[in-house]
Amino acid sequence: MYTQALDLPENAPVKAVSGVIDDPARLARFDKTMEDDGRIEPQDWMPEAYRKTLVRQISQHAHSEIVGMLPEGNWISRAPSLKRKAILLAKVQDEGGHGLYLYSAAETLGTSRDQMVDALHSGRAKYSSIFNYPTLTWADVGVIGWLVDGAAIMNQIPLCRCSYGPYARAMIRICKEESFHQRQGYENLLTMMRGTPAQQAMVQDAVNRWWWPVLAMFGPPDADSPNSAQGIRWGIKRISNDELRQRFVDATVPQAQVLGVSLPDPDLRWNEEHQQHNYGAIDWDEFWATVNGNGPCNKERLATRVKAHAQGQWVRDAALAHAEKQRQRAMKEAA
Ligand code: FAQ
Repeated sequence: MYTQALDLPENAPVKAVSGVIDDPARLARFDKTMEDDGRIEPQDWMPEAYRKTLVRQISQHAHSEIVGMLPEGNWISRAPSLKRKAILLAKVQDEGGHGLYLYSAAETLGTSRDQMVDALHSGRAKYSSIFNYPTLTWADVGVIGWLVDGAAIMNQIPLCRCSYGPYARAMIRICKEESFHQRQGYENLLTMMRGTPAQQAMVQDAVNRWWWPVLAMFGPPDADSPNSAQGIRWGIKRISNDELRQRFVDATVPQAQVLGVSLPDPDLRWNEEHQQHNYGAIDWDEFWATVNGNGPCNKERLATRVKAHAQGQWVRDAALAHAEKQRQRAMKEAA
């Protein structure tokens, strides 16, 4: 959908639309667009560093959506009712769709899907730390909807105003769907909290396990975030990691009260002076270990993706063969 803005000749190798780095006039025009809070589109000139930053962030985001299908996907065959199964199937498919919009948005920057997928499968590319945690019970599915999708919305609403057009437009639809995901997770948990003591305990246990990894999901503290300052100057990021984390905590505390669960942080309390919640220390060693491939499920997640990709090769081959056959037929008819 977004690649139509790219005017590449057929079979041309995918490459940067413009590789010119030091062109003062074009750079001045780009800077003015940034200053005016304007939009950059695929056919516009952009500095290579801006392009690289976008490819990095959008492809990591796409990988997160695709790997993010796995923890909940594990529960599709074990959902407790037909209704819950249908909802979960639709949600997991939505996440796959988000990955596809985002890969398409990244492709407009001159990077092919194959390159991005290869970077993921070879372990060179990152994806969100949160998807390296296990889903041990059905309550985990509800908690992912409530907290993980909730955190994703908090982080992604500002991306709807990102300076790069294709990413911003993809995010509008993604955020609408994530909002529904968050609601279904919360409703699932509300139902369990109205159930038996065993179900209530299952919800509390899942909240205890997911709370801290979800807070870490917003990324390192601002002082340790090497990409933030430039990302904000370029209008890619609009709000800092710490500010988004704080907004998430403030929004989630009352939701936990309505649900009837506690959040596993003895330091969590309202700060009257700052009109926000104080919260305890995040374990950044655990976060970096997970980001660097040593979290609880990193190896399993990557192996599952690589296997699924290999097993889908025949589908890609068949689609290409079909497209080629259609092209030949169209040429014959036109002749
Ligand atoms: N996990 O300098 P910063 C979802 C890396 S989608 C892994 O602060 P930046 C939907 C970061 O890449 C969730 N790595 O970086 C869903 C950088 O490394 P690099 C994904 C992380 O880019 C729900 C280094 O640390 N969302 O949940 C993480 O300015 C339910 C330094 O960090 C997005 O991708 C992390 N959590 O800010 C699906 C949103 N945090 O690249 C299924 C778009 C940081 O230099 C089920 N992305 N790192 O090697 C963003 O907003 C930003 O890229 C941040 C990071 C905020 C993630």
